[in-house]
Amino acid sequence: MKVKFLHLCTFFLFLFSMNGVGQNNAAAQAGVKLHARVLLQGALINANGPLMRDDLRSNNLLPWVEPYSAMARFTVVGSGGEQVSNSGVFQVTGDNAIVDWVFVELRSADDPKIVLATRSALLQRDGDVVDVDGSSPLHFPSVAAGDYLVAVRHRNHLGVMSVEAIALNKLPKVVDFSDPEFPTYGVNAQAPAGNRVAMWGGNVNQDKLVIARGPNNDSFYIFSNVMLAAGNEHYANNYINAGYHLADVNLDGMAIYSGPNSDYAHLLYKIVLPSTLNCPDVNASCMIREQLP
Ligand SMILES: [Ca+2]
Ligand SMILES: [Ca+2]
Ligand SMILES: [Ca+2]
Repeated sequence: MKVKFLHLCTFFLFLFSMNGVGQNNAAAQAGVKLHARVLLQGALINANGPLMRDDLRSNNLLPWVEPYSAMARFTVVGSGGEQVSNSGVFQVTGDNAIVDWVFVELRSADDPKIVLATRSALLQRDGDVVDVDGSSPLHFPSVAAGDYLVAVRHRNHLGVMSVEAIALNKLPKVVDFSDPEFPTYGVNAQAPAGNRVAMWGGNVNQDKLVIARGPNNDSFYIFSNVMLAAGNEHYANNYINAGYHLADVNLDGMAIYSGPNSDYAHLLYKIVLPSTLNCPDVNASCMIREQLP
């Protein structure tokens, strides 16, 4: 009896040891569970401290239904149409407040190009990727336990993938992409972010590159978003286009091309120039390439 009680204590300690990530009936559900952690570089630009900003949430700009099914560059496999499970999800503030939707892929351990299952998920300010209730580990109900490459993607950031297959089962596996020691596919797959790493931001046109100047630059798409905004009657290049926009590089709920706090300046000065990979100066055509196969 005493041993059984100790086992119970250990189990509950495990449950509460997860930082803001709850767990409901893990053993009773089929499929696999994942506790991924990522940071978005854009949401950290000029942020105070290690938490990502949640301005999209606090300004009621986050969609209740995932945005990825409607985007050509995101192919839904065995899911789609996820929506927040109750009205309280976007009311949470603090470390576990929701930053945005992300897109999680489980890929074949034998061929990293093959996506076997996807889920849209919610991202907390402290980096936890959670299910549509805003707190549970992400659940893939139809996926068999086994080894998978795990990739996390975002609508205006470059995606990132584990370099090794990860054994997944019904107990939530921690896969921490924000840990600089965690091996990711390719080279320089993520940006430095203090003592952690973050997914590269600024991919406004949703290709596989972040470019501020030169051919196919993302800056032009920020400019277009602002100039073509319905409310920008006089085509002012410093118009502030409030909303849920790909052009909103720093995810503060405003697409801004010119003037204070412009997303173009964030792209150029906070993302591309400090990348130090291959960007010699402000006038050069530099690019950061997504490291997904
Ligand atoms: Ca958390
Ligand atoms: Ca791009
Ligand atoms: Ca912005």
